[in-house]
Amino acid sequence: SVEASIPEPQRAAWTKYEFPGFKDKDDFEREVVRHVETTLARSIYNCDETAAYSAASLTFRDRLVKDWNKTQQRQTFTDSKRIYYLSLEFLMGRAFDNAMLNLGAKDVAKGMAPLIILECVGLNRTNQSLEGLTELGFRIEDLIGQEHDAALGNGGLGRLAACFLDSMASLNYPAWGYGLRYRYGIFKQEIIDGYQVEVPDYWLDFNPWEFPRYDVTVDIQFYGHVSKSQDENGKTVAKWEGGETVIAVAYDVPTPGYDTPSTNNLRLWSSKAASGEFDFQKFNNGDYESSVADQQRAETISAVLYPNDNLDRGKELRLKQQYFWVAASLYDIVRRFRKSKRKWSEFSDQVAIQLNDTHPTLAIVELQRILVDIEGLEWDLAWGIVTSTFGYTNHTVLPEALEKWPVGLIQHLLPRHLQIIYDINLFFLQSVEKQFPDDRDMLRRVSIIEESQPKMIRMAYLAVVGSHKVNGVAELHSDLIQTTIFRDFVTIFGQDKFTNVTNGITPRRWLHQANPRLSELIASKVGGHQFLKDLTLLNQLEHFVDDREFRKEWAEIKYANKVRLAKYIKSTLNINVNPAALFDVQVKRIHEYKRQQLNIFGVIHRYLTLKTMSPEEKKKEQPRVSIFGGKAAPGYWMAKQIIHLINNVGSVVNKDIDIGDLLKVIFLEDYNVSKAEMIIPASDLSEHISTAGTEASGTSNMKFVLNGGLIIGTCDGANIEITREIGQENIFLFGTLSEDVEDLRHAHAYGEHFIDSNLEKVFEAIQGGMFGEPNDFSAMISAVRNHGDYYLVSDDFQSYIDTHKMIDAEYQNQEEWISKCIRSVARMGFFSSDRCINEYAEGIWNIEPLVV
Ligand code: B1H
Ligand code: IMP
Repeated sequence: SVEASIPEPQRAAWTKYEFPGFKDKDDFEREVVRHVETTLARSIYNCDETAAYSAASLTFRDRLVKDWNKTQQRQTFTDSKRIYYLSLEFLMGRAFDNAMLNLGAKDVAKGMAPLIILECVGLNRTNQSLEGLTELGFRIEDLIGQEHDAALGNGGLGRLAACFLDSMASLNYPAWGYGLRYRYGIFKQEIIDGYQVEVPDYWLDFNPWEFPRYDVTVDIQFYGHVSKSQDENGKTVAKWEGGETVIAVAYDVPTPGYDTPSTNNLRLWSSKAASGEFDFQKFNNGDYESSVADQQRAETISAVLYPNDNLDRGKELRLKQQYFWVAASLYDIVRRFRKSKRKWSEFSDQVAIQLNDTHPTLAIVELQRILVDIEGLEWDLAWGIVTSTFGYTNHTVLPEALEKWPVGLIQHLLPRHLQIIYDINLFFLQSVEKQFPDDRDMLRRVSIIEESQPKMIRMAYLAVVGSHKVNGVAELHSDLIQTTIFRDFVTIFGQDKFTNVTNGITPRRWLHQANPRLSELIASKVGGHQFLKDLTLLNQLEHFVDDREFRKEWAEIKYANKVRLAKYIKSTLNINVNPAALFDVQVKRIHEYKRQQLNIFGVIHRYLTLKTMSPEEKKKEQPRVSIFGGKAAPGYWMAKQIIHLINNVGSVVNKDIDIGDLLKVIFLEDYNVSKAEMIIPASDLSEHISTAGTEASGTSNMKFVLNGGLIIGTCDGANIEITREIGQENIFLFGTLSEDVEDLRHAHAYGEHFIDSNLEKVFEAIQGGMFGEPNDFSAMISAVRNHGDYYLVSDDFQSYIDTHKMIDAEYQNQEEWISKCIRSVARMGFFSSDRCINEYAEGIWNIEPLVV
């Protein structure tokens, strides 16, 4: 074995001097001081909060690395089957707090806050009085606040990947994530005069959580041509030659599990030029620009995350990103397999690869190319290996999000891959023809090549054909894909190939880390922190629904979380909101299908109604704070118009003295993972109001309920299963059902379109200039009035405002409201991402946990 290859005396020496890590507060403090003085080359005199954060992180990182090494060694030595999770997005957020909690050592770090104060007085003494410093101290929260979010994702899809990494490690599954190391993550959003402005997110200034592996590189080829020749047996062999080469460099990020030493790896690829140097000849001749052009062009590949959520824009650079990442990852996986010296036919006994949406679909083609062109396997044998290796998760049915690439572009960039795609399609269509000899139209419908002008490759079809399992992310969504976009494929491949794995969230980050007081209160009732590893244990909370002390503390925690958010609103927007008001929150990417426009129209209706009330009537009204947050894709002008309207409504309503605390409208800038951790625990009610059938799952809905908030929602995505679990008496559902959506759209198109008077009044207020220049919002209104109202805003408006009215009344009965919240939390066990990872592991990946 590998272990035996090291002679005993050497092994003894290494063991003797093994880095011990820290065990107690004293060790920890010593390590922090050491990092300040040596790693950072700072001292007691210039240790500011950033330096204190850095040193504390490095100290935790050292612990993590020890576990990480052990985990990777064990996985390698036992040659266990690994799952490789390929995702173009990993929306990790902050790592420091998570590392402390997962290692179970946050209390040690807390205990050392006084030390950090002592060590760091030097610099701060010049700025602040010692008294102020002692009082404020370097609280652990402040150090946590120093960390920049790792925001390598757009929204739910990227955050799901991050929750999955947490669960895979926590459940001891051998797993690696593979992604791109974008120099710029999702842009930072600023709101200027009510408009969204995008600012680049350069996040790599100081990142202690990644390890460059300059020795792990892969040459990636683009362009060129294919030559075919005969080998000695007369077999045709294809050779992809010429073109240009870009180098992929690996960066590894340790991802710790909760309460286990298992620490998995997230490997992110960064691009650099093959020569690594610029052209001195050109430089000396004064051609400075083109002397560095090659280098810059190569580095552009991993420079920036595409900021579109649920939208495919078909840009060449995006395709380059996809191939660059997929080719580097497969090279790495195959290299590891070769080292194990197993037979190719055993490949899928060692390797499972999950495709997070169609973005990595080229991996199917690339593996087939490696096996056939490089390893010389027969096509059918290779194809069998490929299909038993891959699983594909679909995350959307929105037509504008389904990836298609022009044949010509693939031909140009990846000529050999195009040939392989054509062959895959040919063999697939031949088998379909055999199965359904008289159905010509079936062949046209299921072809991977769409015979349009220009011809397009349908990536979702390629992913289905090249995988052994295809899953959707909530029951309704999985049913929908089987009856709509993949209907023919169910007929061809049979029902068994298609399955559902309802999404989940990690309770470590989304309860324990985001809402520590609630987590501790729950732990005190359900027998300790074990519930964080088995979320179904939450069901014991049902016994405490009527426990007065418990209820009181529950309510206090919610209130404290609302106070914290109110302070944040005050400090960032200088608006006073009353923490006793009902906090009504919609935070997510801005998208027409998610219907923030429905929400803001509802808010305007509320405002207009309040304006007609007498002071006596107003007294009976439930005060509300409507909170919005979320980014619009930079090129999505309708979404930007929605942001603009929300801000303009806020600036009118918030200063209206007739209204006061009865209604405030807040748009929180730059919604991201760390802000979500503060906002979600502070919500009384959250909005998940997509047009039925459009939101594949949603995952923030789960986070809000787990933190003791209720939901207003449509019968869409995971809302349906949340209702099944927590009971329909604990959720406010409204609106059209998905099976009626098509008929309504059809009716709209034929002019059967009724806009009720409440919505008309809202439109009149906007068009009358109440919220600024009416033309700024005319597209939003005509989408509903004149362009078929695709998202059924008018159909759902009345039931939406009726439901909100009912919610106002229910909120006034706080005792009943709290009971609903507690019962809901008690029934949320199903939505742990641990449950989903176990389902993937058993039903799709066929892997077992490996305890370190
Ligand atoms: C989801 C995306 C997505 N579905 C294309 N699809 C992208 C599609 O950059 N692109 O091209 C980026 C993202 N994202 C979301 O996935 C769904 O809308 C949610 O409903 C779901 O909860 C989430 C996780 O499954
Ligand atoms: P491989 O299985 O040898 O390809 O290992 C792949 C990668 O896993 C290495 O390049 C490391 O990044 C990581 N790895 C494997 N063993 C260890 C270890 O003992 N410590 C840290 N990383 C390891």
